[in-house]
Amino acid sequence: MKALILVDIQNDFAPTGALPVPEGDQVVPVVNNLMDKFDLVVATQDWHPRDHKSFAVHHHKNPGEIILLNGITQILWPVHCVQGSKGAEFIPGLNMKKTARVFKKGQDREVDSYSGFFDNGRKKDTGLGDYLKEQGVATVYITGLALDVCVKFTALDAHALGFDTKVIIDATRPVNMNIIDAGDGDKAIARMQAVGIETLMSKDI
Ligand code: VGL
Ligand code: ZN
Repeated sequence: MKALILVDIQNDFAPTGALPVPEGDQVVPVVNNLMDKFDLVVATQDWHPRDHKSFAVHHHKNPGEIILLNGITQILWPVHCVQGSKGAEFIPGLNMKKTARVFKKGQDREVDSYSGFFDNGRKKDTGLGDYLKEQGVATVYITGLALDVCVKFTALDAHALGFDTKVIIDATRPVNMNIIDAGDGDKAIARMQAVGIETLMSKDI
């Protein structure tokens, strides 16, 4: 059984959003066209409290600067995906009718959560891994935003959890902030491929 995972396809990651991903909205038609080819579709949603400590403004710093947050290196971001805000909603036009479950992440103000499976401290679990296993999923195809942040960490965790993991490159876009591990799209692809994650294009599915 194979599942399609939609990572953070939210207004704040569209080009006009608070944390703009260039061409981020262009993944929408690509993923909509893929949904029928999968047994199961699930989504993740970045869902931060307003006072989330990944927000640069709370540290009187600029987005892109780096701090240590509870012992974990934290890139500071613009305020984005605040719970209940328009920016946190899925991009209009994304077909959510086929999405069986939405897994929210980033709710704990003290720790960021790039992966759809675990927070960055690997303390809490969103339930996504157990859900996929309960549904009998063996293979996951990962799409969404941003390739070099949440898509990459979701893919690395899916692989570590034992799922046969594939990333559909043209159904993702990188934010390309070019800082430490946020890296850029090409570095993210190389890192995923290095552990055995397959990268492919939507036309090959
Ligand atoms: C993301 C930065 C901060 C993402 C989420 O979805 O890639 N990036 N929060
Ligand atoms: Zn976030």
